[in-house]
Amino acid sequence: MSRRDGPLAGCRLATSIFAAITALGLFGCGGGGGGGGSTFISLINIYTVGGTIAGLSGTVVLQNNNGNDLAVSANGAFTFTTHLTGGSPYSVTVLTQPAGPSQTCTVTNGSGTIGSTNVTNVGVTCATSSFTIGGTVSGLTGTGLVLQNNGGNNLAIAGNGGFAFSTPLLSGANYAVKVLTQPTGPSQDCAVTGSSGTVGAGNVTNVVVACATAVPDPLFTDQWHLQNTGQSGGTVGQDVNVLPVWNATPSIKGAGVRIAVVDDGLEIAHEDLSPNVVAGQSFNYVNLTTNPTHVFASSGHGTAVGGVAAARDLNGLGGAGAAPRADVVGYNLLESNVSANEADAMTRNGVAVAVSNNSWGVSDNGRWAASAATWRNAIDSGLGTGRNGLGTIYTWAAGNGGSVPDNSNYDGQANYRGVLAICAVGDDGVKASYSERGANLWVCAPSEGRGNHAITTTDRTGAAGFNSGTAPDYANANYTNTFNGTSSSAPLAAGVIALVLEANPLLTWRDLRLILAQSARKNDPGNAEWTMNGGGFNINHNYGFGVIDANAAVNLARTWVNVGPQIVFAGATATVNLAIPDDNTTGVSNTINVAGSGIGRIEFVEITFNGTHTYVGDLDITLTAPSGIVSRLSEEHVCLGGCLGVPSNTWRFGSARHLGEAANGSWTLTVKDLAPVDTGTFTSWQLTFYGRLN
Ligand SMILES: [Ca+2]
Ligand SMILES: [Ca+2]
Ligand SMILES: [Ca+2]
Repeated sequence: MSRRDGPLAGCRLATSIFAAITALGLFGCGGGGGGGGSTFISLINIYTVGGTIAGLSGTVVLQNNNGNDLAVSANGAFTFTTHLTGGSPYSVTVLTQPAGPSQTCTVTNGSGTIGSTNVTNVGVTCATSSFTIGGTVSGLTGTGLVLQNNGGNNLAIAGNGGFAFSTPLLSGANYAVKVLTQPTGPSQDCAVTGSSGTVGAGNVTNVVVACATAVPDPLFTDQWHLQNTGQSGGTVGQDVNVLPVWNATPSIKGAGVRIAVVDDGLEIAHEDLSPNVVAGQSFNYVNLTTNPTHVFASSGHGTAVGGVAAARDLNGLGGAGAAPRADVVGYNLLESNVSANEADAMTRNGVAVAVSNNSWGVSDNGRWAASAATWRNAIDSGLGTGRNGLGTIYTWAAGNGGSVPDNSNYDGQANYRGVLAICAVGDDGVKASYSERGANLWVCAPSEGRGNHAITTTDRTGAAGFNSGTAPDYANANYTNTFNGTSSSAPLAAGVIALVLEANPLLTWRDLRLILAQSARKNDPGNAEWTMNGGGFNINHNYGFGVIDANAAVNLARTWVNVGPQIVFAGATATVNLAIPDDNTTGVSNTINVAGSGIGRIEFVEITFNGTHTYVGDLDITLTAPSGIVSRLSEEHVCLGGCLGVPSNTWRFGSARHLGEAANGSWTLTVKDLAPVDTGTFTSWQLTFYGRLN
């Protein structure tokens, strides 16, 4: 035998060398201690009780003779510490069954009388317990309701009251209940709360299915961004194509996916938001409570944003959000926008926040405005730890300075690799004039555009907010038809992303981005800037990869296989140290030869330009990839109030346009100064690639 008995090995040895021990008179074992000659007599006849345990997942506590508790956490041999004399009875029982997962352990050969050897044949076999998943249905008047658990085990529900799925689940397994088929005759809308969780140590009985007669949302027909039937004179189909997703079997409306609205507050008691608000999970940076309702009379933007993402559907009120059953919380960062709060808002309850929508940013004046390191670190943290390590998705308003013209790449938040810069198109699918161009843009979503048809969404209740009840806005002041900007396109994208994440909750933030890029719709197809990059993606400085399409994205997500690990390759800094010729169309070019990056498919490129200039609006900066694809990083422009210089003589541009291309090869940065008077220097530059092997 090769068992490790620890201190007991000495006891077993002692039995065979009794004489020596007797002579020394100083050996003792647990239970056999004490002085006197009788102790020595018992010493030679003491034995251990033990056996073997199998099937154990957690910790079981065994007892022998109603005592000598022994906690066991590993399969294999076990031995009680107390020794018994020959002839003693022993009786092994389970004192505490394992939890997490819940198991039941049974004992065989557990009792008897000790003979003249150690007892080693007690058997303990543990098996994980199974429990049923169920709950209660109420309000059901129609027929045909079918529930589903974990994508199967369909359960037809005939009436109100308790239900349980036929297939039990092992303790520790996850369950997720949803409505597969809604009732008809009358048409009903059944919503599930407490729909998902982990099976514990008993049957799950707290899944609540509440059915109510489905009442159409009266303003839905105005929401052309969700279903564009040309109702506002727009182009049929220029919307985010959510209806096929909502109407899929089972329906996907964002259930169980949390969207954080980081804004100037969120009116969580609003009649068309409250059903989706997660109680106690919002935050107010002004009064430090969990009620993020706008503190200031001038606020209200966030409630409009929240409705675009996740206003409740089929409740006879207002319209609907793109993800009308998503969970929503609000963080009123903009009412107390200091650096610490900015970082906090990016990561608060990050494990639970699937999508963080940010319809805010620096002034759209055309200047280069850097982001704070604390903010970037917070984003990085959210990517690493959000959604239990899958990464929080950050949607970011690309900017409304398109007519300045500002460029989204002059915004150090919108051009950061960790966010999705969302541009805006009108109901004709064409770029909204205010929507900023940029090599960093990912996808666009509809908002008010050329046809001046704005977005219908929730508004602060009553006179507050955008609508006080005055025409041409709605008489019902709880809603508005005036919302617009990339402030509206970003949460529309956030809602669509919630749908995608419900369809496939295991997507990492990188996979989600790839799905959006690959499934985006090539809008405004006549636009001359469309081109296909070396990775096979349609790209356009006005539109990124195109307009987000919920149905295409969800369908792609259903069978998506997550990509391999991220590779980051930071190239060396190339020194240039040349004056940029003033008012000159040739400029200064410099080439970096990238080798050994290990990146076969780029996911994002960061371009750090180091230099000086007295008016950055003079600068035209382009990056030319080995593929020949060009990223226009800076375009000659005039800033509102005048352009300033290069902040701290360094600027990080971002480009999405090389998605799927290889990193190795020659990359050329060309810096031109296209306007007279102001001048500057191209000092150096550097490339950082984010991507994967293949
Ligand atoms: Ca509604
Ligand atoms: Ca109002
Ligand atoms: Ca100049």
